[in-house]
Amino acid sequence: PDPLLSPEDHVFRSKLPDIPISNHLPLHTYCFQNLSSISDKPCLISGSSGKIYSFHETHLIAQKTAAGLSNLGIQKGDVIMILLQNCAEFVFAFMGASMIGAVSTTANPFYTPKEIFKQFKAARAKLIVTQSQYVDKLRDTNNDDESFPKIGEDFKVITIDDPPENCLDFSVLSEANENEIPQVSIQPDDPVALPFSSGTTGLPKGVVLTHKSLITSVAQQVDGENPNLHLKHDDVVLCVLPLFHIYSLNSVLLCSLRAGAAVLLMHKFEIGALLELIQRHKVSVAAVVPPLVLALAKNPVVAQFDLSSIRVVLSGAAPLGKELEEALKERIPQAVLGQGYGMTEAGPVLSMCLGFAKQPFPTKSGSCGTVVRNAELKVIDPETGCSLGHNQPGEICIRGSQIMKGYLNDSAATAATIDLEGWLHTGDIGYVDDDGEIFIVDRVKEIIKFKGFQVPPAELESLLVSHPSIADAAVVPQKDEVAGEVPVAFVVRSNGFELTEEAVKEFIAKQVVFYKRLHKVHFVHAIPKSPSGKILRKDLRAKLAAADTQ
Ligand code: 4UU
Repeated sequence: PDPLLSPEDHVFRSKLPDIPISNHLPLHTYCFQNLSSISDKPCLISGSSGKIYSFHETHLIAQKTAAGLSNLGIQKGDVIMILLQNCAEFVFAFMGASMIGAVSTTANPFYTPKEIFKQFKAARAKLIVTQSQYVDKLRDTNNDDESFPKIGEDFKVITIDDPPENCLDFSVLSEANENEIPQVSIQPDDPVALPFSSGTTGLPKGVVLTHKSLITSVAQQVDGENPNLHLKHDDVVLCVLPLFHIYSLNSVLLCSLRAGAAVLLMHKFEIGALLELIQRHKVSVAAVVPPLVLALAKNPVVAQFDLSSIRVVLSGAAPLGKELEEALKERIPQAVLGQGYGMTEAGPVLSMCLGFAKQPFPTKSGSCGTVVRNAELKVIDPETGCSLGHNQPGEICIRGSQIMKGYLNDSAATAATIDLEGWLHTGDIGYVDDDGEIFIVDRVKEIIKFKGFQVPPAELESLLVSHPSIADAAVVPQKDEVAGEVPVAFVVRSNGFELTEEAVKEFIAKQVVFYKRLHKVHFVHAIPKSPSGKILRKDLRAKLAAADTQ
């Protein structure tokens, strides 16, 4: 349509004024910009060992890691895969890669070999940083493909603990000479992170996040006279959400580095250990997801711990029920509890609770916050594309320097997500109320979110139809009290084949990470489809909802 003929856009902005953002810098320079004034302060705290790295040490080891990566042949533009639970080495590898203009693709270490190699191949990664316990998954014996890359020959594997055969010890990176970092010129538009996301449709794709996008996003949160997310030098920020997901990488790690707050690294979630660490290290800011809010609000063991140090609880990655929010408020009355709303492709933060600001604003429970500063948000009618005013639900779109450059090697998917005017279409349905607060009410995209983790239906559907006894299949979300949503399948058996629900579940379970497992299989005669062949997911979701209420 002719932009001149389209009606004036209703554009929503932050209540906070725009600020100058140093997004011409490389990401590591920006994150460590205030190093000299906080050099001896704790930067990384290992939850398991208690080891503390100061800002100076963190920066120095990252520099050494940069030199070490370069010694191993990693050059500007090359991709390394970080396949780690939360730990200090994650941070060294990520920042070290940034320092030589390399790119980190982060993946879940619980992925199956198949899932890891799909991402590894798509990203054209040259090296993997991991733990010895995961190396078996990287051996070519896991793959039928003869031409499969071999450890030590086709790619290098570095382990943060005792290296198995053909692998290198992390000390080859962390003990390299920091004076040997090659001189590279890094442009704002160069990629630095490559998380994978399925976005609004299809299979997982590489999301190209540049130095400029990530700096912009971090600055939108923690920079300015009145930062939206006010992190102080004496804050201890809980990092229990996995750093391989953009939420934790950006809003916990990068924001804390920039703001000079300490990051408490926990490699996995376990309620007892978590509470003990919060108490011991006096965690003041906790970034969580709704299932964690549930645990904190409902688990009786919480009462035995002192959580009085917590002043901010940020929840995101999935909808947080109002009741749950209220329940947690009763347990941690001194804290400001609010949400952030993010999407990997959006850099990731679209909106954040203004109750977290240095000079906070009053906010309502159930809201996902207000659009971040230096950005534009609009809500469009999914049918007409026209932008809508206050209180009218529609598809949320965002524009600004923080959004992704695009999907890796997929211009069609990029064009389907970012329109010609630069608006990124989220596939989320929500509205902006009279106070500028955003409420998400539905999702029009395919993605299923299990405890905030992405479960792409297309991935499970393609696995299902690869089964000789399955003629057609569709996967949709079903509401779940604890996980938020779980994937369930509708399956059409091939003529004359016997196939049980258990067999289908097991077939999938062997090939995917735990949270993508099917919770239920419904056998049907046909999958409802539109004339163009698209699965009518809405109909299937409605079928499930109807069955639920019976
Ligand atoms: C309802 O989930 C994320 C990123 C989350 C994030 C990041 C930084 C939250 C707070 C923060 O500070 O990314 P993805 O790509 O895994 O999933 C994106 C989708 C969204 O499009 C939306 O459908 O996850 C859902 N989502 C939410 N839904 C994300 N946050 C919320 C939320 N409420 N608060």
